[in-house]
Amino acid sequence: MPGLSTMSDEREVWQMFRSRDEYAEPFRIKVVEMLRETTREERETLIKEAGYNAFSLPSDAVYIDLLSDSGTSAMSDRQWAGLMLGDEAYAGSRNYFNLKGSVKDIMGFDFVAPAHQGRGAEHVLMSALVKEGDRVLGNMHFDTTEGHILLRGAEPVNCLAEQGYKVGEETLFKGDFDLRRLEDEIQKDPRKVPFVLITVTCNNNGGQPVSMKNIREVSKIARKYGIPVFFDAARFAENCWFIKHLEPGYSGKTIPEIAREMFSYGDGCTMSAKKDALVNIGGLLAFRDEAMYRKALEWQIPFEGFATYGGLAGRDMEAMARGLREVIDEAYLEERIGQVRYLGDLLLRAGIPIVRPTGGHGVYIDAAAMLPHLPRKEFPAQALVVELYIEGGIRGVELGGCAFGRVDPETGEDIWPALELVRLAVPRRVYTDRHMAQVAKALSRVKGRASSVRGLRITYQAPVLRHFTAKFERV
Ligand code: P61
Repeated sequence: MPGLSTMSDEREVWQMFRSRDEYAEPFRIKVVEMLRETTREERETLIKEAGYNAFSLPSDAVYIDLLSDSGTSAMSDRQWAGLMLGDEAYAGSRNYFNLKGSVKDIMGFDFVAPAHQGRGAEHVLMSALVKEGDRVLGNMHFDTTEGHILLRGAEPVNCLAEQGYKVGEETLFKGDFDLRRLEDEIQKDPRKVPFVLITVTCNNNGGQPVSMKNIREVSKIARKYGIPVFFDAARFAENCWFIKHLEPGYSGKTIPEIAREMFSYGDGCTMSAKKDALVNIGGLLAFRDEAMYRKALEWQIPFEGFATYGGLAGRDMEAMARGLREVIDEAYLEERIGQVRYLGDLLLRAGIPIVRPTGGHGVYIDAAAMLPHLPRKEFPAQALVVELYIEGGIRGVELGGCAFGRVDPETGEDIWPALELVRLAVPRRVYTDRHMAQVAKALSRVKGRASSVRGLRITYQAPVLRHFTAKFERV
């Protein structure tokens, strides 16, 4: 499939995949959790009490929860069984060695430091390797990553290729770096670049994958200047699935082979295990080089916990060790990516503007296009999150001006990010396609009354990661 980069080509590629009715979930359900439906009046009251911030809602007042795919997976029976095999020794837990074994087999890294979750791992990596005045280059840093870089007094620099910002354009591998930009940024002062970080898949612009070709080139450029390369591996398996199915030369390779090649271009990774390790809590750092690992331990031990547990119980590490092996299963990945794609297709059919192509873990709605009457300072994406909750009890997350914007401390002016999106993140192995259909119906109803949706004004904000706790009122 050489040169697949236009919209029609992309459609052809997707048509090669089996459609949703040609296969079923490769699992059956052993435990169920009942959902509660609320009335519209209840939801109006609840969201107002929550300061129009969906993070402040009690989750049992949410019918379909698409706030995050993080920590929300359904674990398998094997993972639950693994919990009973937790070895809660303070040091040298057998589950740590199992985790190390999974990381070595799947990623090829020898040195593993568990962490309580992704941002714990980021804190350790940034503390060990980033100094004040440094510049950390990436395709597009996630907000917690950016927060940790800023907390070190360093600068996060995004080198995403132009196509990654074009919401409606259906190009493949929209998580790719602009290689020229990357090299230009390095050349400004290579000594100030402690490492390059490749986020797979790229969360901020739609769960978009990074191609193997691009990863290889990024690694080559960084190596030329002696700069290490790290992965933010939160969704590594989903990225591998896209490489297998969309990149020329990879269709005959297995997901484990693709994962090994991908990680071979890096010196280590941070990972929020709450995504592609299919667990409810956990994270890790992995390194190829022992000296770097030792440096990281100097921060891991005081902040996360001893080297062989890093803020986790033995049982948590066992679930991670098992989840890492389950997530690279092709049947699992087909159903996973297929379900997210299915939701995207339903929304497209309803005329909802979404980021295209649909990414790996969620569907991202272009709130600026859906609510064009709302100016940036009235937080259109946040307003859409509020309306979707009121309409159907469905919780999405704002990834726009609130999550990624900030106030310049010197000028007091707002700095807005390029995109104004609402993400509907799909938890792994949790909801059925019929839940997805309910989401599409509720969004269509919001679309029908879009022009009357009111904007929001911020009444409280924290200095970093403000969207978690911000409070709003209606304009
Ligand atoms: C998410 F609204 N993601 O997507 P931790 N790297 C990457 C992530 O996606 C990520 C982390 C590191 C979340 C949770 C979340 O403002 C928010 O295990 C690519 O969450 O610490 C997390 O991993 C951090 C949602 C985080 C947010 C921050 O839903």
